[in-house]
Parts: sequence; C-alpha cells; structure tokens
Amino acid sequence: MTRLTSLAGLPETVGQPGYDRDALRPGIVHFGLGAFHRAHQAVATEQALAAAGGNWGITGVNLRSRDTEERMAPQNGLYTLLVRGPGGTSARVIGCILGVKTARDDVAAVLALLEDPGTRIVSLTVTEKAYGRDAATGGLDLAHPAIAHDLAHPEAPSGVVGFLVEGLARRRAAGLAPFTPLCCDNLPDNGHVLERLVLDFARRRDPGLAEWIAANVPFPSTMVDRITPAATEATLADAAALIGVEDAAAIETEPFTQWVIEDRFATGRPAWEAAEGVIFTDDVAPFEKMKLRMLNGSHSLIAYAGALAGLEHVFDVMEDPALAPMVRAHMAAAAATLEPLPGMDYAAYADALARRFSNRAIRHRTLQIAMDGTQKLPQRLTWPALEALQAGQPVGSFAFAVAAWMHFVEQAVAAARPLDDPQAGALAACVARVDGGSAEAMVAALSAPPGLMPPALRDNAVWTEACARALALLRAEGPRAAAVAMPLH
Ligand code: CS2
Repeated sequence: MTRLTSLAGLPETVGQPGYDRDALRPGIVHFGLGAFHRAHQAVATEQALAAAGGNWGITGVNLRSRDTEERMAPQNGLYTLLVRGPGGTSARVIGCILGVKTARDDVAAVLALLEDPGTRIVSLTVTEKAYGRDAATGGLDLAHPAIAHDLAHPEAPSGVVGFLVEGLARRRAAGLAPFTPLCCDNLPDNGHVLERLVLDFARRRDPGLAEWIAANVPFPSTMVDRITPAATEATLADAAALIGVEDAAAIETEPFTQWVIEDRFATGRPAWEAAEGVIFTDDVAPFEKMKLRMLNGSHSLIAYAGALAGLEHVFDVMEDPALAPMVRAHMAAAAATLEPLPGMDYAAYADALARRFSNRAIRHRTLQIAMDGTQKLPQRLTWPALEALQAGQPVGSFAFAVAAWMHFVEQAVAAARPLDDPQAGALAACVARVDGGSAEAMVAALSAPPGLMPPALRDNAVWTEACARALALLRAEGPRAAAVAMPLH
C-alpha cells in the first residue's frame, strides 16, 4: 500500500482540510507534538482555518524524540484523526501541521522559528514534568536538568522555558513584537505557572528582559480536554482501511472535545471560537479546577486501582462492580470542593464523564495514566483533599486514590519493576526506608517528597489515618474488597 503524502485521491467519506493548504503559511510553533496536540488544538485550528482562514499553520517541535518527525515528515505533515464513538469510527485527514522539527538535532532551526515575525503563538503540551517547576515552591527548579543546562547555556536551550526565553530575547533585540506563549498542559492556572517560570528564568539572565516580558507578553491560561490514548497498531490499521493509504502518524480520540481559553493574545490568534468545544472566557480557573479534580482526579484513581486489579483499560474499571461505585463517589467528592460555576451542573458533568470513561471504543490504558504520579497527584488529589478536609467534607475517596498510588509504588519497588516517574529514585528510597513496615509508616514515608502534599494535609491525623486504613485494606484484601470496605466520610 502507498503512503499518505497528499490529499489527492482520498475517499469522499474521509474529511479533508476546508481551506487551501498550499497557500497556508505557518503562524504557530507547538512544542510537544504528541497525539494529544494532534487530536485537540490542531483540530480546533483546522476548523478555525476552514471558517475564517488566516496564516495559522503549525510547526511542531519535539524536544528529544525523533519518532514523530520520522512518521510525519515523509507525509508532509498530514495525518489521520480517527474519532471513535459508540456508533463507530470516522476518519479525517488534518492538514494544518506544516512542518516538524526535533529540537535536540536542530536548535538553530527552532530558534529561527521563534524569531520569525510570522510566528505569533507558541503553544505547549510537554507534560507536567517538562517545565522545571519546583513542586514545593512553584518557582524554578534549579536542579531540573534542562533548567540547569539552559541557565548555563542560554543561547543553546534544551528545555521549553529556555527556548521561550531565548526566543523572546531575540525578538526584543530585533525590535519585534513578542509571540504569545500558550500553555495547554493539565496544570491549574497554567498560564500563570508558565509566566512565573519564564520571568524567573529571564530575571536570572537579564533583569531588563524580564521587565520587557512582564510588560509585553500575555500568558493566557487554558483548560484542555479530549481523551486521547497512545496510538497502537490497531489505530494505524483502521486508518489505512478507511483512507486507503498507509499512515504512520494516525491517531485516535473520543468524540468529546473542550478547550477553554483566556482571550489575551499579543499579536492575534486563529478564529478558534468557530471550532467545536471552544469557549473563550476571562477566567479559566474554575473550568480548570473542575476538569483537573473531577476528570483527571478520577482518572488517577481509576489508573492505580485498575492497575492493582489487573485491569488494562479505563472502561474495564467502569464495568467493575466493586470499583465503579468508588469512581462515582470520588467524582461527587471532587465536585463538592468546587465553587458553583454559572451554567455548569457538576452532577451532569459527572454523568458525562462516566459515559466518556465507559466508551469501549477508546482503549485507554490504566498504565498510561499511572505514569508520572508525583507530577499529577498534587493538583488532582492532594491539594483538593486538603480543601475538602478544611470544609468538613468527605475525604475517603481521596485517601483511597492516594493509597492506591502508594500501593502501586511499593509493589513496583518490591518487584524491581521500573516506575515511570521523574522521582522514581526518591520514591524507591522512601519505600526502602520502611521496607515491610506498617501501613502508617509507608504512608508517612511516601507523603514526604517535597511538593507532593500540602504540609497541612500531611500532618492531619484524619487524613493520615484514612490513607493508612486504605493502604492496609489494599495490602490485605486487594483493590476491589478495599473499595467496598473503605469508609467514604
Ligand atoms: C490523563 C489525561 O494521562 C492522564 O493523566 O488523565 O491525559 C486525560 O486523558 C486528559 O487530560 C483528558 O483531557
């Protein structure tokens, strides 16, 4: 079978760009060209281009891995988006990604893109751990390898904060307007998180640069949502069957999509309001909290409890009679920590999440979501748990989820299985210190990594007792019996 390289000859059933791709020029640089960006922001951009045009083509950049470039470059940036719903799978070929670069191999080319006046937005989906943020202070983590390297070699950056600051420095020096950095990772107040890191880094290089950035560069916050598992052989095979040619870069996703964005851009933006699921607002924070706590918090509970139960997919957990009620209880407990959001019914949102998680056409692996626990737990579970505790609300499901993570970690260490977490070494040391110890001792040890839990939670007896109880139940009886026995108050 031949390979996807152009739009010519695609079957009529396959969606195609609704604009002249040959005339499209780049306007966005995106760091982190994984499946999620291609299923989410790129699709919104595709729809904005069809509705209103503009030179908003995307150049994708991955920091280290060459895999995406190798898959997409021979296809001129084209790829298939499969949308898998209960009613079947549809295919659309997306055209708005015009080029792909791997930063490690070509720092100069990436810096040239950032300096190009045509580049007006630099968006990011690089995962929580790539920012070099000190979890305990929220400031720059000077021990993060990319931060340390880039402060020492600012003209040859290796991480996103280093690239953004060098790119902005070059634009300032050239007398150009800045681009707008647009964080699309699952972090609360993600625009502010990024702004603080960029300013902190810039200040260490040149206080004048930091002042210029503070005065001229907006950092809009965003909430992003679309469940997008890693592509598999089945994704590629189904895409080939639907489009009639091979596609090494095909991805699959669910029908639902949501993108809530603060409308603060220095030099324009695509007409994203024309895209499905996009909401512009002055304040993303309540949407972000809702999504991180109700969707991602439940996802982490599902990931650890499911992995412990030997369940491979999210939908397997939703079909499990012992675990599914715990997931629903957690959605309700997470909703109780939220302020009312006009127009939003949290109970209906929870029902919609349960339906999305139960979609059997999306084979989202529990082990994929279980990755990087230390980076995800704070915003999803431990900070919200403290708020719940302080408001006198139930924390049983929060404690169950955190204890499931702890048991997942202790089991991996005991079996000498590698843990996919940037703090894997520190976690293994915590477990080793209380080797074979009581649940109380293990809870204390695994609560210690800085930034994982607010100190007021770590020191709260109601919380530590609930976690120890859940961990003891998980150890003695396994996740299903533990979920049933765990008191939810
Ligand atoms: C998931 C998210 O892997 C994870 O941690 O919770 O990637 C989740 O699927 C997305 O945020 C959904 O929008």
